[in-house]
Amino acid sequence: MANKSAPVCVVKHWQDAPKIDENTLSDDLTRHFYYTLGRDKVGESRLYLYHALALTIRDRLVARCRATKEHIKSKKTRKAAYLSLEFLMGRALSNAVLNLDLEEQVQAALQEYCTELEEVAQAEHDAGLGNGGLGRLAACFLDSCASLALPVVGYGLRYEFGMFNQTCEQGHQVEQPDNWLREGHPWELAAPEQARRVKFFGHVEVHTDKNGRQHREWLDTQDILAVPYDVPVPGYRNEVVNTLRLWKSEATDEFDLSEFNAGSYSEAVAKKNLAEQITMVLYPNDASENGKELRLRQQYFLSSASLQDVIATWVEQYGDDFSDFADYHVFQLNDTHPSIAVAELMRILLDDYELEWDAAWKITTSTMAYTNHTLLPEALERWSVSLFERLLPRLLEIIYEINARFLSEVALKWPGDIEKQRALSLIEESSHPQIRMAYLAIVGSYSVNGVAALHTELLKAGLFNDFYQLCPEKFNNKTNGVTPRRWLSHCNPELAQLISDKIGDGWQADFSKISELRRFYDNHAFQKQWLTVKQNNKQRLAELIAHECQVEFDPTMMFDVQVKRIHEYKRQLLNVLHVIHLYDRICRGDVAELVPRCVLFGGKAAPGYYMAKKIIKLINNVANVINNDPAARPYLRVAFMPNYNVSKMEVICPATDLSEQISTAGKEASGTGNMKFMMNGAITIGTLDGANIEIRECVGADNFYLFGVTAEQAQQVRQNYQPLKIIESNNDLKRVMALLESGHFNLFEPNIFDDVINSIKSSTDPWLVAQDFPSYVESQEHAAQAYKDKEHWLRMSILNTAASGKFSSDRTIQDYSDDIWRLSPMQ
Ligand code: NBG
Repeated sequence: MANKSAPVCVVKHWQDAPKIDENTLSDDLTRHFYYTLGRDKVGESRLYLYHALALTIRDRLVARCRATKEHIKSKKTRKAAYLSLEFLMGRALSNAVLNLDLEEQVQAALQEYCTELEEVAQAEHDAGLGNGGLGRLAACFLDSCASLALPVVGYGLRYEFGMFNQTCEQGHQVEQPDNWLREGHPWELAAPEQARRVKFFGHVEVHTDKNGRQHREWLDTQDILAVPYDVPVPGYRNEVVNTLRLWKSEATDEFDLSEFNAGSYSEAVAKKNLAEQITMVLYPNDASENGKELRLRQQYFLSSASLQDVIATWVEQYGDDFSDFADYHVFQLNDTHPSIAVAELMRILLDDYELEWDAAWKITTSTMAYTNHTLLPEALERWSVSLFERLLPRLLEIIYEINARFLSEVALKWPGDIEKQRALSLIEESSHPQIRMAYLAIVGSYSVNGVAALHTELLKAGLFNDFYQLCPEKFNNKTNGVTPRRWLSHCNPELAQLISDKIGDGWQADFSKISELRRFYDNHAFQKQWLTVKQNNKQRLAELIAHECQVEFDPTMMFDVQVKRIHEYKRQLLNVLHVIHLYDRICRGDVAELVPRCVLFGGKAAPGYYMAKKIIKLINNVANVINNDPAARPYLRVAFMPNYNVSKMEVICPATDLSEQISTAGKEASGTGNMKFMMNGAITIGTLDGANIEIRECVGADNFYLFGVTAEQAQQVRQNYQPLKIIESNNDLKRVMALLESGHFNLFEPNIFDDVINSIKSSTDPWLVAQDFPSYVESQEHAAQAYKDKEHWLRMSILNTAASGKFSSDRTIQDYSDDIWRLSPMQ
């Protein structure tokens, strides 16, 4: 009889799978195109080529991601989880190609399809899972963590609809849903087997066991499934690929089953819809809260699923002994949005693992760290106690207990001071008591940081002063940064090449090296090359503007740009007043000294923000009048770019000459757009606010156009603010106001700007627009005259890039790691 041997299993482990490397890239692309995607011929659509390429690159990421995970698992290392309701990732393809150093191979492979990377990359939808600075900061941080080889996982929500798409109709903002997943999202990998259950509603019962110990049980809950989708985050040429884990909400199986058996199929489906609502849409509010129940559900959903995930991994590896858990974990809370995590970690440790309160509290307060991103009172989240009671009854109990214990500490520090207790209580007492989420975050964290030096000082001296007195050691500053890979290498390849030609390409991994550029700021040949790159970038932006706004920008004119969320404190209105002033000069014939400029605006207004929407309308109307006046054409052009997003910024910031950072001092926590412009050689015109102060310190006062009152002076001015007097005494402003009030910009729309005009004239205008107008105009004039002197401007431009080393998010993340996280790099 023949000897029948057992079949040999050849591929036992991922390491035995067929190898992919740079030599197989072209074949892999073709295979994905024809087989994975089932396409028949090239040229059908750019979209499928994009998908095929994304899958090809993803294969390479997956391999490294697995190795990174195994590395972390094999060693008991300390790691961080970055909890954020927003990750504004933008496009992933080009960034991954850059970080994996696959540019040449990719271009070669695409040649066979008669196209190139830049073209194919356009097919990718922006992942717009964030509102603005806060969400984009989280994305830059992920890039830097991976690039510094730090074991950090990002946790967020997989919104079905990201930041809305903005169009302008008759100058008004119109919002459209951002169905970014419609054509598929090739970067993510679902891991349904690692889904977590998150509880809502129900009630709490107390049981006493035979040892007399009380247990609390949260019962009759309505559970929602959190299904993870993992997005790879490649480090810059270091083989590390970290993970961004995004949760999608789904109905649990039982949900459907019980209803189905009872014969109510449609009710079952309705419940499924309800469950899926949680991660349906991103709330489009930047720096303001709107207190909707669904938002609290999102916050708890993210916090609970992420903490369960981390703890399950721990328990799998080390069992349910938590004695040294805090030595290996830190949770960074990105603003107060996930601050319910403080109470949720307590719940898990108390209820699921039966730790004593003190032990659980010790773990919580040695693993939680909180970043504050704003001083604006309207952004300070408060949730009504009654909502909590209904939605998260067990969490409310825990918050009460945290508060009771905390207030007894307060009483020890300030004996008999009831007012202090009231001021510091986590519960704001009133007829509708509210939970102060920022206070919960501070009390539950071992670190509280602001995002720029001034911001942190203002937190300590003002908003959180009582807490600062109670525990000064918690407070620290971490000035924001942006990743130089996306915001210089990728978005400005010509400049990146020019820089590398001069100082080598080490600056991409170690951005402090960018200072070596300083040596060349005076070199004429280099200045000339620098100018050529800028002109090419301006040409590229001009084409985008022509396409998007039907306005012709002339690359020989100065490009003056303000792009960011539309908000009164950011003072786009002040910029418009200056534009009107320039127009007024043209009308008066005062053009001899006028420096021709193109002014670009861009940004979204929160859909419910009345004044912000009026400001967009005003910009559009002013642009319309000016662009249609032949007399203005040689001197002034104005455009509002609709649907400003990450991809648009990648074209805008390399082309900008003058960067507008003109918030009312003391209101912009940091700003990060300011840093992107600086890196790309724009000169800033700005107030002493947020990180502007540090930018100016780094580049020197001579290379920065400063204006306006300081944060301290602003407080003074508000005591007795009389804008009407300022208008009366300043001829320029008087004329601008007169033009506005005459209806010159709204001839067929009477009175539509009355509220805007009145806000400028109001003695309670918190943004002090009239106050800063005269010094703004003066500073603008200095900038314009400097622009005339090409060489002078180029020197400043080079110096700005050269001085931007501090504003790399690598530096920021190194600071977080050194002072807060205490992580060691992998390898
Ligand atoms: C924003 C601030 C910006 C800051 C980013 C990132 C919020 C709540 N805050 O000034 O307004 O740059 O956070 O820190 O969105």
